[in-house]
Amino acid sequence: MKTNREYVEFADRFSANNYHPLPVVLTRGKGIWVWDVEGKKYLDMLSGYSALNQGHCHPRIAGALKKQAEKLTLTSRAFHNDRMGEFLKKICDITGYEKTLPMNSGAEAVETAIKVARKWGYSKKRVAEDKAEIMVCENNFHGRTTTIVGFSSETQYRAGFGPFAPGFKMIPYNDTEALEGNINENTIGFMVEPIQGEGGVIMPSDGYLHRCSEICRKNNVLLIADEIQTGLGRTGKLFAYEYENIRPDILIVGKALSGGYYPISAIACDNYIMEVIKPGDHGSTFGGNPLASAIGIAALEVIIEEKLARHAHDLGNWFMDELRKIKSPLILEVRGKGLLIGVVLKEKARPYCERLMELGILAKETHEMVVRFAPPLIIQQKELQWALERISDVLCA
Ligand code: IF1
Repeated sequence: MKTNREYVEFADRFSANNYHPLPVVLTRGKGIWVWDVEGKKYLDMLSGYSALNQGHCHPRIAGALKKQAEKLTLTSRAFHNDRMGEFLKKICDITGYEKTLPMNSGAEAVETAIKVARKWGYSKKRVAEDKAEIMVCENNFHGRTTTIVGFSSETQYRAGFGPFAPGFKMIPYNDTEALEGNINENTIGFMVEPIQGEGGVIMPSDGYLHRCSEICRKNNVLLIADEIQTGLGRTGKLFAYEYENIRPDILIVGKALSGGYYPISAIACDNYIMEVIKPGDHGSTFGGNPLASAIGIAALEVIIEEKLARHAHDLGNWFMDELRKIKSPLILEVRGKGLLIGVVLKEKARPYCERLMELGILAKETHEMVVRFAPPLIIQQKELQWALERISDVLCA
């Protein structure tokens, strides 16, 4: 096979039809660049949905993977291994929480947060058995399990997958009165994304999360921050919640926790919550394995030592200013934080993403009208300047 089309037709013979990708078949990645099977080079402005904050095939993470892969990859949690402790300490050091529970996919970490919060609700808040309620927001995206899509407001994510788990109450995003007004004696948690990525890079008002934190504290409700996409430098802080000077009770991380090498996720919280989990309560085959731990240690070291959060903050502000200078009747709004940016168009964004692809930029539409720009955080200004010229050409054509 030689052409993109041949690869697509081949894979389609065997694959479930569960995505509608751009017609490009990638075969190599390095830093911010990827190449397709026909040798064409692209600037990756999706970063694996923010799992590649460190860029493609970061040598330091690759090295850690290779070294560990030839030594010990999986022990299961039936036995200890010599890498997990170091990895979990690094998560605790970086997040400032006392305890962490390592999992694999982001959705698994979200499910873990739900289980830990519920068990805390029953054993510490004394909520009546099986009555625990968690508040969630409209337009949320927390993953694709049946429990999680059960509290999605997106019809397509739910259609045909019921019945759904009870115990979730949906309120509007960015509405603290709705939060305060819907809390009852069974409410044990409020799960929220600091910025709704899939929702279309929707930013709440300044002070929203701070007010939510006060309401949760006053009502003994756990504030659960899903930073799977916004975390680990993406929005210009190590965690997006830092902009609001709050400290969630449970933090959920994933994606860039592995630098795009391997599904690694975790929740972090203090011991007064985590201590409700007893041996045998929860786990997974691969959670906390030595290979994931080696990769996770290196992935976190890269984010900290290369100061990717500060870089994303400064460059993201510059990039958004430049995007706002583009004189295009198509652009309704440029919004975002750090290098999680959405350009809201007056028309469906997909055709413009296809044109950007022709000019060597890979970006993905979200919620129909928004082009999401989320390049690896290692990108340099001159490379974004290169992208700006092409983005302007496409949006001003
Ligand atoms: C897809 C979206 C992004 C997430 C947040 C949990 C998860 C995700 C805030 C679950 C995952 C991915 C999933 C992927 C596309 C992508 C996505 F469009 F679906 F919503 F990034 F915006 N919390 N997001 O963003 O983590 O289980 O996938 O590891 O499902 O198509 P996961």
